[in-house]
Amino acid sequence: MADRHATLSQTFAERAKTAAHPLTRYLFRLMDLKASNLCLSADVTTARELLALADKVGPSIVVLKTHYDLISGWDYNPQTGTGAKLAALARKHGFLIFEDRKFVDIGKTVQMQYTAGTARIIDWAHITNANIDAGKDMVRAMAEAAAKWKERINYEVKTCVTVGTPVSDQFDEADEADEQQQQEEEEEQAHAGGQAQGQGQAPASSSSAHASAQQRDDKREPRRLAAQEQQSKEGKDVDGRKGSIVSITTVTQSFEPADSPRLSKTHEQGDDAVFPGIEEAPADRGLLLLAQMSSKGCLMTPAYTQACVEAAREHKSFVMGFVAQQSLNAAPDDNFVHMTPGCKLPPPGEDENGQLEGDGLGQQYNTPDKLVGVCGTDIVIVGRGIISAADPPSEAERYRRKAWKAYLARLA
Ligand code: 6AU
Repeated sequence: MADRHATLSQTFAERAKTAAHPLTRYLFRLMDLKASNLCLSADVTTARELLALADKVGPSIVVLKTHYDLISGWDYNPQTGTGAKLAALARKHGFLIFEDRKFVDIGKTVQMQYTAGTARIIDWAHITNANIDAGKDMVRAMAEAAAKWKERINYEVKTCVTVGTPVSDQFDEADEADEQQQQEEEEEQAHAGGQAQGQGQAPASSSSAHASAQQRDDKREPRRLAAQEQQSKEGKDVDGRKGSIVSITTVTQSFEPADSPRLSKTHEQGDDAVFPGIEEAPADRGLLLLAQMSSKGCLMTPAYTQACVEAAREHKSFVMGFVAQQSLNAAPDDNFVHMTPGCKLPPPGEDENGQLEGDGLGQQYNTPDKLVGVCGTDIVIVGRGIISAADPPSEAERYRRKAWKAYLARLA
């Protein structure tokens, strides 16, 4: 931190007004509202533990960080699975979900890893991160995938709200059969429409076959999201019946923004709860660039870190900021958010300025005071410091208080 950047003296509420990314603006407001700059790294091994921990610690945090690939029993069902349940807890307690996936590959591959596959990370994680060793084009590829995804969910959610098309809740299990059946129905429909026209009657939709083909190309995901929205609207379960091709076809003609940013929603009682004092998170997705690491002997060079800063400036509408060991805001209008792992407090009562031991596997630790006050980070990421405590919720509160105090001191 050579020069003291203006953001180090600004409140999160002030920074919320000028941050380039909508999710960063939301996050800064959330931090201000909850008086928290704490991220829990929920590195537990089962989905059950993850959800229980998120529910207990949720009140103290603004970000919940996951490594979905170390969780056994992760339920991939988009409506009732682990991602959807986490999303409900995020709404209830007011935190964002950060999947610590550390993407690194060629652009096309990361696009697919981010938006498809079993986990469909983009559906439930507000934030993810990337190591840009593969080059800056990877960031552009992810940004494009996120923009496409947002366009698609807006489009499809509106479709359902407007028409109320019944759809199957078994998309994943029956994907292939589903497509096949839909194609047959469409053919039948086109045939019937042709007959109706032949008899001088108006067809159900003038461009039914064409639009239905488009619908098929959009794959199953948008219809699944539409089904969730439909359930919330009607307050009933989807019954698994096939949707009417006529109604689907009719509404795919128009594009309008979705009314609600809500993407995944479970049906259990209480899942509708929304944290008071702030609206739901916007339907935007954000990226953090892994610019520096906490581990001993890390090979990331200053040139690599600088490339991260440049990539962030080039993609401000997608890159929220950095996972780094210090603030990287340097240009006058930089207002990126910084999250820093490798954070621990000594046990209560012990000297907070003493040397903190690493984990013996390369991880190095600093206190919230040092990371926020001296290094200038915004959010501290704490894993084992909280999870391994006898009482994780009260330990999370201790970290929240310390990190917030360090932020207030930084402002002074
Ligand atoms: O507090 P800990 O040491 O139990 O956990 C730290 C968490 C782990 C790491 O995978 C992650 O933070 N992490 C990261 C991230 C967030 O990308 C970068 C880094 O440099 N160091 C680090 O520990 O889940």
